[in-house]
Amino acid sequence: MKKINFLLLGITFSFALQAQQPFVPNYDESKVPAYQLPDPLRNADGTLVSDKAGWVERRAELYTLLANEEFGNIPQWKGTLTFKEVSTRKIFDNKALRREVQLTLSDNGKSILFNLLIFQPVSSKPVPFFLGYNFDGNYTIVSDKDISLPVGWVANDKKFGIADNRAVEAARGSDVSSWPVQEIVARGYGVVTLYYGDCDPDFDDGFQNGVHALYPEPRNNQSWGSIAAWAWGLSRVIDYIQLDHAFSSSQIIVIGHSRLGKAALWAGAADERIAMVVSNNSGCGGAALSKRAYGETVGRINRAFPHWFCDNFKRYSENEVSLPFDQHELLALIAPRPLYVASAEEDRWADPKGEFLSCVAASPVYRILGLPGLPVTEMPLLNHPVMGTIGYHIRPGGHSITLYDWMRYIDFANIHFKR
Ligand code: GTR
Repeated sequence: MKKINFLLLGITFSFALQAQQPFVPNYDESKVPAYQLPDPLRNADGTLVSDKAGWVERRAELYTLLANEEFGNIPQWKGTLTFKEVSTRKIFDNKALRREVQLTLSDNGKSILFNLLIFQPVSSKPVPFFLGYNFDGNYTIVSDKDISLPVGWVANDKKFGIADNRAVEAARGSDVSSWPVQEIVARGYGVVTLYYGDCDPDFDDGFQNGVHALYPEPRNNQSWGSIAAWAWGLSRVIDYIQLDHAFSSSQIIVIGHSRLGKAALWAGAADERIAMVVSNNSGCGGAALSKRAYGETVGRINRAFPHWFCDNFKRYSENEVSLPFDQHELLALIAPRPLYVASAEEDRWADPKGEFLSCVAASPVYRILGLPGLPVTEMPLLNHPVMGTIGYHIRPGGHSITLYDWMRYIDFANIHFKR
């Protein structure tokens, strides 16, 4: 803050110029502050968890802590879900089906629509599947001409001439590289995806639209933000999938990249029907430890995306030292279920090392449940995945989800799912 003094008519005036300083991320390991991680196995009353039964109680306590202080509380769903098949087509030499299904979710006299795009290998028995949001609409993840554009808000994108938050034809197929559906289906896995804006458009609208509009009750510091809303949406898709016999409801893998990786992790914590969670480059507020304050920080994320977390989380902006939890405890909430965290070498903003250390620090919870957690404590080399009950890899390249990432997730699922 800059202070300006000046003299006018013999009176000294003093005022502060509160220029908004640009955020400069720390990428220097030697400047990471000294920090101590809370022990996920230590109860709030100071006692230590020593067995599975103890973990069940501790888990509930930790979940409440993260709901109240970070993501906000997800209201109980008492609404109704109806669905209609919009289209079905044989694809990939008749080896798979591509379906579109529209869900209508209604509560408190209001409704929202989820447009699912589904790829399923033709199989005589129910298949495991990946469930995850896409960033820009179903029409961007495949080139198929008949997939319709989202009708609501989408992010502006100069590359495609999107300046008024409306989807355009030019973006069709623009994100196919993030969704190698043919390769996934060839390995016997299904894919269920939907546009995340169907659930909650990603801008700070005072929680007037998307799913928050179904719950008009007054908000408080612990009310849910958009990440919790996206997690809620994944649970509603699971409600539907359980009615769909093509899919194995005990082999549901929730996956997300970046902000949607944060949502996948919180969904995994909130909904134990999810059998495995994949966090791809989820970074700050996702898998990465906040107390390292490396790359994106709590203050930066709260300023740039004030609608993502609950208001209580803002108390830790520029004050990570006071956080009563850290992100390894979010990972621990997935235990005993398999969890895969992946980083990218150039994605320093998401703090790859902080993501790795978070997996290490979540592992004692897996071990108390008789499972290995992450089997290493030293960060592996590039393209050297490690797979215990927690899996981790770091690959060369930047912030994205690639074929290499997807294939490792399938390798990992093959280890954990009896097939
Ligand atoms: C960035 C944000 C990250 C990450 C990313 C994304 O702008 O700072 O936390 O979520 O967006 O979702 O692509």
